[in-house]
Amino acid sequence: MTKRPSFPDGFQVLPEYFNREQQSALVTQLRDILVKAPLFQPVMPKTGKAFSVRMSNCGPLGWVSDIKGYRYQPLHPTTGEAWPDMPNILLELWKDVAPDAPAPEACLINFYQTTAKMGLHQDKDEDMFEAPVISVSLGDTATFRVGNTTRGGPTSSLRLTSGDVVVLAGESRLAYHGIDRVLPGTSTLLKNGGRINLTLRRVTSD
Ligand SMILES: O=C(O)CCC(=O)C(=O)O
Ligand SMILES: [Mn+2]
Repeated sequence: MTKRPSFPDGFQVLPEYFNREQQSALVTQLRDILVKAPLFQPVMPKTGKAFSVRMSNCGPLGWVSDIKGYRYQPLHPTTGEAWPDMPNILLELWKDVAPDAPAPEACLINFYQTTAKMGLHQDKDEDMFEAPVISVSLGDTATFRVGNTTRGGPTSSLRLTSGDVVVLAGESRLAYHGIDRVLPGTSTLLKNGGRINLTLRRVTSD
């Protein structure tokens, strides 16, 4: 576990929390999930501009973004089916890192092809911010940028490699963060390259 002074309070990286075998097992489970809940193309509210990542979800709620806005919903936007269950290994991760927080309700699956990125943003569509946001990186290495809770404030960046876990807890729960770029060819985990990020969140306050 590393905590660097230039990062916001409560921000943690757990390097290679998942070993290669666990990462492969997780990818196998994700392939199953993505058959039932295919990746969809989110667009920005109002402008309709496509995100460069494609997404899906597992767990009781899923995060979606379309012309009407950002929100959590229990059904996949194109199949109309409930999201598949969250793999146990992710529920165990949550219990290990956040034993006192209520269970996660949403696991967003972001798929980054090599040119995809994610602009600086806060995760704030949830009804409660006491529980942390916990995320897992799989596949190609990415440059992650994190600042504080002020838009336009100072930021630092670090590389996330396959199996790494990021925790946004405490002050850092509402820190601005994003992905500057994915570094192609840096992992052999995913047959066709690219990066998967799994972001676990508690959504409701009860
Ligand atoms: O890909 C990542 O590591 C970050 C994803 C993220 O911040 C999000 O989906 O809200
Ligand atoms: Mn985020």
